Amino acid sequence: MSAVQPGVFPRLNLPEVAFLGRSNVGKSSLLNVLTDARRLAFTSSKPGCTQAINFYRVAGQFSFADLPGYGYARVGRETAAGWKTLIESYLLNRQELRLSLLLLDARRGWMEKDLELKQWLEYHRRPMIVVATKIDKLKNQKQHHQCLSGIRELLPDGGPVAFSAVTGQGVREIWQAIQKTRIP
Ligand SMILES: Nc1nc2c(ncn2[C@@H]2O[C@H](COP(=O)(O)OP(=O)(O)O)[C@@H](O)[C@H]2O)c(=O)[nH]1
Ligand SMILES: [Mg+2]
Repeated sequence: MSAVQPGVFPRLNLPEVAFLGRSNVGKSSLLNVLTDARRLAFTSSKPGCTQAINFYRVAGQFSFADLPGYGYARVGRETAAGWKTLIESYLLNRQELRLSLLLLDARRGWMEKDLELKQWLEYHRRPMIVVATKIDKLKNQKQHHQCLSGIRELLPDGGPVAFSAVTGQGVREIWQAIQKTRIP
């Protein structure tokens, strides 16, 4: 199911996990790897493709919400404002939302919009896990360490989870966190 307008989200009555992050960071890829069903969510090498929130019922137990990415320079101001309205309406009102996965490209680390979203989630006390994506692209141990510790600096409670859609690294850890959302 897709939602393109604020306020009209499907009622699935399942604990929901939101996939948040910049365009092209790997949200749809993570969703596909987690569900083991490639191409359940549409992935693209062209940033800015997803402009709607796509809801997936997963194993009858969870709902996954693939949110449109932000930070893509070529979308106009109007589209960016529409994005903000849609995301904020979702994050503010979605009762079912139990966990937000905030994805960062491991090589890029925190960018301005990521920090805004992080602060926003913290302010509204929305549980969040930060996922460092495309970890397979890090060349060696040194780069690995540098990138992850840079991200960790802003996460006093630990993390991020290092993830690769190519190797599957991090899948178990993320699933464990998702499983916990079933406990009320
Ligand atoms: N090497 C590598 N590429 C990835 C990974 N995750 C996503 N990609 C690629 O990055 C691009 C954007 O991925 P997508 O999931 O569509 O990003 P989204 O816009 O956040 O949904 C696609 O070309 C993916 O194949 C990863 O873990 N490793
Ligand atoms: Mg996507």
